[in-house]
Amino acid sequence: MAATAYPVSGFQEPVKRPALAEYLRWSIDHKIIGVQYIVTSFIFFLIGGALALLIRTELMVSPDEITVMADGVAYNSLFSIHGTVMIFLFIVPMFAGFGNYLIPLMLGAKDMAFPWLNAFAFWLLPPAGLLLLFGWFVGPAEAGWTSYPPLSTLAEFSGDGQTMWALSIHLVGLSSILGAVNFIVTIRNMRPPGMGYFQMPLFVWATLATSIIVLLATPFLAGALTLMLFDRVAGTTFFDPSGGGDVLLWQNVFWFYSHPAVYIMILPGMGVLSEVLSIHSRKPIFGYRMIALSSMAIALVGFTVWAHHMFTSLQPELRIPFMITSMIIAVPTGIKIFGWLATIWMGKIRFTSAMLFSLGFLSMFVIGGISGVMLAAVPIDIHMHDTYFVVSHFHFVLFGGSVFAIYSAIYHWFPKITGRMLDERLGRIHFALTYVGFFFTFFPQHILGMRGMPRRVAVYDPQFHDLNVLVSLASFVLGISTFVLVYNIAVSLVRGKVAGANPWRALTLEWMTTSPPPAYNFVGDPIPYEDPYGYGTPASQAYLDAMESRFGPPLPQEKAPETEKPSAQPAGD
Ligand code: HEM
Ligand SMILES: [Cu+2]
Repeated sequence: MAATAYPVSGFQEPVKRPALAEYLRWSIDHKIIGVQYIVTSFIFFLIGGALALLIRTELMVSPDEITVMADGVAYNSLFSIHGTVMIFLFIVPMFAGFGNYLIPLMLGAKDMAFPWLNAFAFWLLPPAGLLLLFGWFVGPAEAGWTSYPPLSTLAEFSGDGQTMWALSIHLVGLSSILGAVNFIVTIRNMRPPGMGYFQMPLFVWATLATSIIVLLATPFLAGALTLMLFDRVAGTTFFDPSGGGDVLLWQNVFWFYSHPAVYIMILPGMGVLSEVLSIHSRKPIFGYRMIALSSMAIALVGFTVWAHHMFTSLQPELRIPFMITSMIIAVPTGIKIFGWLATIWMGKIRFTSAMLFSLGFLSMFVIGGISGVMLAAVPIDIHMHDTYFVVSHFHFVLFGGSVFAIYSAIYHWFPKITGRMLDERLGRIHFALTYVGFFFTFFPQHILGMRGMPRRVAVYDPQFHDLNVLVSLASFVLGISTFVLVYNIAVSLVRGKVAGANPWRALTLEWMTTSPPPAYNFVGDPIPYEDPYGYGTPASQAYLDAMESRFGPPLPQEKAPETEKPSAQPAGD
């Protein structure tokens, strides 16, 4: 179909939200599937969060004996399932959900390349979650989310729950591989005319890099899990030295997957930041190509650093090479940070909730990056390994990074997905509670770790008690903050301000159609603006005005309340 005279084309009339029943059954519409992913993983987030609060209650109540939990088995299974749920059933599928919803829209496409496969990938997740949780009743998994043998393979240390853990992760892994194939083919083949690779929104770049990692790394996880299953149920001894096996085999193969996997969990978040920071400060992204290509660099170098997780068990002569690669990988990450700072520098920043969470990411993720580089230094890691310092490091990158990015994405794209705005006042309360609760939950853990408190224990030296009380109290604030978001979502779905097609006056294509978008997203072929971040030029202004003349202005009820201070900076609208 020929392009229209408008820069965009789509239904002008508001489109109704799909009925609830559509989300509960098999659908091949990427938007339904995206929401299915997002809601399912959010439920797992709430479950994982509840487990975390139980862990913190035990650690707050008594340092020297187990009081809240029945015994060590209960405690071990709690932190094992907490970590597994948060990583495999929350963060990874949550970003797959945003990818599913947004990638076709950002490319001006009608759907993903393989819609049926897309639905299949999603429907692997509910059984995976059930397998994991029901494992609790048959002798729970107790070996942590990393499940090192011999704890995870020998019958005297672990029950059938560990077998179900491995099967569950198998399903999750299959789901992410299928999703990745779909993303790669969609991004490769379904871009509109006029959108080369270097005109793609950076969230698309991030999803492409993530998908390449998933495709290359996840089969190694599947291999390791298969060996574990054989050891557990078929009497093989891949990880048992008494039968000629090697416990370190698991660590090597697991981390060959799982270090790249930490980038599976952060690259899409970085993609979110690139969108949000540019749009909400009305400035072109600084160093577009560097940001796009640094994702690729991270994907590549990410495969060379896995043994930094096993410095203490590694042959000493291999430590230095892995130390060097681990430090190198901080470079492309740093490039992005500088790109983002230069983007918001002198911008007309709108402190929306989406923007606040992205700025929160910037501040917290930097701390996590710095503690990462500290841990990459062998002499430091030998001292810190298996202490709370490591727990602090990865929560700064995974909560302060990935979860903040997810929150930012929720505030930024909720209007597109539901047609309603989230309440900004509640958003600010959510942000304040999260930011403060997060900081005091995880920052003191650096100190605890440096002073020698080991991770994964319920009983600890009473000298650490005071800080643990502080940490636990802060974690309850963090827990409460989540309910502000849940309340906001519930209320805004019904009573939120009508969003209009493009409430943020963004230039990327997902905003060039109604909110929510109609079936097949666009009528005709939308024409992308030449530069997805070309804010502040007369041409982009004209593009946005043409768009508005078709779909109506943003936020019809409160036209132009934007508190932007006009400035002489190269920021524009
Ligand atoms: C600046 C780049 C980074 C460096 C140099 C780095 C380095 C390290 C090192 C050396 C360890 C092992 C510590 C130990 O167990 O003794 C570690 C652990 C970890 N890192 Fe990072 N890291 C970086 C960024 C990230 C990012 C971006 C994420 C995730 C989004 C991440 C997630 C994790 C996790 C989950 C663990 C702990 C795994 C466990 O033992 O349970 N790191 N990091
Ligand atoms: Cu790593």
